[in-house]
Amino acid sequence: MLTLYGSKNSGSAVVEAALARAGLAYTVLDAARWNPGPAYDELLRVNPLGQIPTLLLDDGTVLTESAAILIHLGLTATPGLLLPAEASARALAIRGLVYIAANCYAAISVIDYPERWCEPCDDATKAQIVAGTRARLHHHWGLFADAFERGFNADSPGALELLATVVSRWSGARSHLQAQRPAFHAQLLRVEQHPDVAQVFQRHWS
Ligand SMILES: N[C@@H](CCC(=O)N[C@@H](CS)C(=O)NCC(=O)O)C(=O)O
Repeated sequence: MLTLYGSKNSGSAVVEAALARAGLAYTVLDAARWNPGPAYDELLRVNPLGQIPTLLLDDGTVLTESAAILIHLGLTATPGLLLPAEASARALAIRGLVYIAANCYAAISVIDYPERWCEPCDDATKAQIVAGTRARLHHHWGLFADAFERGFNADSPGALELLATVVSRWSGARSHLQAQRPAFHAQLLRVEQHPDVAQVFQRHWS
C-alpha cells in the first residue's frame, strides 16, 4: 500500500488525483508544516524538507518532489495513462512537469515563505519579494499556456494536466490566465471535472 503524506488544499491533491486516475490504492497521512504534531514529525523523518506531497512506496522508498512522483507513477501505471506512450509527446510532458515544478511551484514556495529568501528580512523586503515573485509566476503561467496548450488533453488528463490544474490554483494564477489565456483557463476547469479526479479535487477545495 502506498502512503501519501499530504493535507487538504495542498499540492498533495495532484498526487491523489494521479493515484485515483491510475486506480492505485493508497492511504493518506494528514501531515503538513502548518499542522504540527506526530504526523508532521513523521513526515520530517522521511523528508527533512518537511514538504508535501511525499510518497512512501511499498518497499519503503521515499519519493519527494511532485514532478518526480508523477513521472514515477506515469512510468509504473498503465502505459499512456499518466504519461503519453509516444516518445516525443512523453518528452514534452516531462518538460512541462519540470517546467511547472521549477518555475511555478518554486515561485509559490517563495511567495509562501519570503523570509527564507532574504537576510536580514523586514516586512517591506518580504512584501517586495512576494510582489515580484507573483508577477513572475503569472508570466511563467502565460508562457506555459503558450507552449503547452496545443498538446493539453483536458478530456483524458495525465500527469501534466493534473499538475497544471493544481499548481495554477495558487497566488492569483487562475485569474491571470482567465484574463490573458481564456482558452487555456477553460481547459483547466475541464480537467477538474474529469470523473476520475473530480471527487479528489472537490474534497481538497470545498
Ligand atoms: N518542490 C516541491 C515543493 C512542495 C511544496 O512546497 N509543498 C508545500 C505544500 S503545497 C509545503 O509542504 N510547504 C511547506 C514548506 O515548504 O516548508 C514539489 O514540487 O513537490
